[in-house]
Amino acid sequence: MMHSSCKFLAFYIGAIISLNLAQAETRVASQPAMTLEAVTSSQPRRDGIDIKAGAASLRITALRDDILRVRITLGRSFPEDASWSVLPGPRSKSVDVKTTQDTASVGFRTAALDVRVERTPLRLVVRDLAGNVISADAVGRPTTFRMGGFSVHKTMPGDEHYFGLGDKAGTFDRRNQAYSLWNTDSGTQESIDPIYKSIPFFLGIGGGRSYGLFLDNTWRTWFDFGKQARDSYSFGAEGGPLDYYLIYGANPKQVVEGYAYLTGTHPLPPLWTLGFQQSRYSYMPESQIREIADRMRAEKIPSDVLYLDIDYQDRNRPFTVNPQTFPNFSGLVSDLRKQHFHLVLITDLHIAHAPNQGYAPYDSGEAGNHFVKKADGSEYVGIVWPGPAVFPDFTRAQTRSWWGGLYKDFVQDGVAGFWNDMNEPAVFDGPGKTMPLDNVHRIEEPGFATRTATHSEIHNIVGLENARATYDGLLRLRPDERPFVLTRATFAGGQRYGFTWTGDNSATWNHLRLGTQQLLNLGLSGISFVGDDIGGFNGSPEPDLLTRWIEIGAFNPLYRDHTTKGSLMQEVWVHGPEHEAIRRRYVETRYRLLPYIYTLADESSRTGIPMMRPIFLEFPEVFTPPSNGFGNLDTEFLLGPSLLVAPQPFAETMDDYVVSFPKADWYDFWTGLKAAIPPPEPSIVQISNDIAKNGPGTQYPYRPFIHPTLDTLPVYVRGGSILPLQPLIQSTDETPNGPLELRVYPGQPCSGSLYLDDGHTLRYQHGEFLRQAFTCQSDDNSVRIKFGARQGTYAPWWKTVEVVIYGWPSAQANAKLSSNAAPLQTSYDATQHALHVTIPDVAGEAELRIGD
Ligand code: MIG
Repeated sequence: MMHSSCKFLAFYIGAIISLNLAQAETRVASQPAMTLEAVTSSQPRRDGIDIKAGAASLRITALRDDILRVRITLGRSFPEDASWSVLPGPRSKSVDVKTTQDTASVGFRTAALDVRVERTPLRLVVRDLAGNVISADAVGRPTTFRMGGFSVHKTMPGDEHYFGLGDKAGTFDRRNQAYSLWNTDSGTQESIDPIYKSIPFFLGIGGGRSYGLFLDNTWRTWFDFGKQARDSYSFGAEGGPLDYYLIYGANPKQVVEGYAYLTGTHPLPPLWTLGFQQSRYSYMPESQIREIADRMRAEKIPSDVLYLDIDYQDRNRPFTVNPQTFPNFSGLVSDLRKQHFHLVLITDLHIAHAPNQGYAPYDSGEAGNHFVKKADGSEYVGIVWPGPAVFPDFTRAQTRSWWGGLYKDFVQDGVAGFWNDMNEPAVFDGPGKTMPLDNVHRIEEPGFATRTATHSEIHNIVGLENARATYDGLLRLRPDERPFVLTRATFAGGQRYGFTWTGDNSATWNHLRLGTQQLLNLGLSGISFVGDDIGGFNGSPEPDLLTRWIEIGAFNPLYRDHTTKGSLMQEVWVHGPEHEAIRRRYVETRYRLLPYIYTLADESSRTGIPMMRPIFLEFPEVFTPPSNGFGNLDTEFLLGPSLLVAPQPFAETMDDYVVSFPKADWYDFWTGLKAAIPPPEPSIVQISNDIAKNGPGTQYPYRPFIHPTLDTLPVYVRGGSILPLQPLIQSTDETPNGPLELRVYPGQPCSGSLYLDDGHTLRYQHGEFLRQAFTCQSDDNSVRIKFGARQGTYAPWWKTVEVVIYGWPSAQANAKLSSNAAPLQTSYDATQHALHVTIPDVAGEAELRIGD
């Protein structure tokens, strides 16, 4: 019970706060809308320009030659220069520019961009140095401030397409859609917006242009690609700063890299997180998860991770274990570990409001004043899984470090990773299923002014800062282990702290398709380590659907089968041996491909280029005139530069379909044979002429029809790839036994690479890794494979390398390794057109020559 004078004080403080808020509200509401009409004065800066436009001020800064920061404010002083998303380093660096000015405009040039602000009407127009407009304020739709918020309109060329904005559902291309960014525990459905994440970054591509736009604003923001106007897109926020970044790139990869430069990348994850993961809401009791573990091993389903969802807890209280249902918890963790499983536990952010019950997370949180307050200054209590719950104030560095410490016992038990759910935050009895917007958070944070902030400002970053607290806490508790955090809600920059998944999808064919679009858009939004619930969360998949999902999931970064309470069991074996055999084969393929996949993970952690890529990231010409689009753009995808995954566009029908091949040579991953795709692609006119001439059964030699079968997911390898594979293992704990396999698919240009380390510590940061590049050159009757010198000190597990050259015409071959003039023995696989040569491991520069 609160003492009555205390109560009065709380009421009194609350009254002051709400009075201040009320005043602020009236001030904002009474402000008339203000638009940026004309440049009234300007002042060049070393790295950009300052502009006054009536009462408003504009500052454009060139952080790099290809990255501009645009800040616009009502008044003369800019809001606090702090960001939850953009790293301090990139925010404080800038480049020198060359000031430009004429009667119509003021501006500057960088080594990549021509930036002009037209004087009347005021319009920001950014061009490349050849004079092509990259991005321009819309004519007749000036930037406007109204009611504490703002809106910005840009021209929307007819040939421009938009991607990114996280995993928003609906369509792959964001054009002709409008979105609201407000983290919401809504379930995932095509027609639902907003959903769990807010990533106010998009990529614009078309007409040979590519650029990105990131609105660094944590409030409820919106993006409109066609609702208010057909020829301009717009974005804005309900409050907070008008502060955005324009990222130019000669191609979309450079844009994605530019965004990663600003907001960071995911640190290299542990190798086991790239293995197969099995989850359910919830495996319970203890005996059930043990059975699942035993069965996984007995059925020889390669796998690395098992999950416990909320029911392992005592009365749904985070950081507890129910001793009735999990009587031997630490024994369970270590037994699973002996079976080569890593256990991941869910730990929701809400802490049970359980005073005086010996519930340490509440008691220590209370003692440290770590919970979010209501507008009246009292502690906010909302209903979630534990019943009444309080919410850590993650915008305080101290609160994050307290939170991180809560993992101590689980970490000591050997729990490998953690799952942060419900962190939109979801509150069952709150307005809009979250907490009241006038709840008060405290920002106590290096790089920020210490102040309070309403939930309206902080809402969208709760998930981000929750994952950060978990990530940093785990790193402190286990300083030499790479943390694994899986978060549902996040914000721009979330890639720095965790993996994410697309939330509660459904067991439908539509959602299998939707997942691909969502994962691709997440990747373009900086978040590479992503997955969806394989098989669907809500409902139960029919056998074919689960099989296809497991096939496609093998080529997604995060590979996790998960489902809800009340649904049927959804493990690999549940639909009988035929389905299981197919599914096992795909999981095995995933494990065979791990050297390639881990190499991609390393690349992604350094560059921000997502592992799973839309076609246009590797082949931007599909959006370059005269082409403006590409078939199956939202169902086909690439895993890394080399693997093209081409599921049926409408998988439930099993109708024949054509794969759209981007311009390259392609080899069938399964048969090894070259796919016959002579250019040029037929035009619609050509096709209808052909059909008119030859009848409806017309076959197109250049775009082969696929006759889909359940046991084959069409996967192709780009000619010019060198793919590393390993012998089959049952978990990443196991050291592969046998040669490293290097599959060479000739084509021009031709390259590949390999990254390896111990898979879980941070020693790779001190040189304990292995990195090697390969190239190849080929003509009609010879192939030369160059091994680059190995970097790093990590020792490989293989002694020999089996090189497999695809597209080789006959058994006749003469193979020599530069270091060893003796001819090497070869063998020929006539069905695959593949020549096999086994060589000793090559650590230094070497060349393998094969001629006939
Ligand atoms: O309200 O923890 O998206 O993956 O299994 C449901 C139970 C809460 C939602 C997550 C889902 C998880 C479930 N959680």
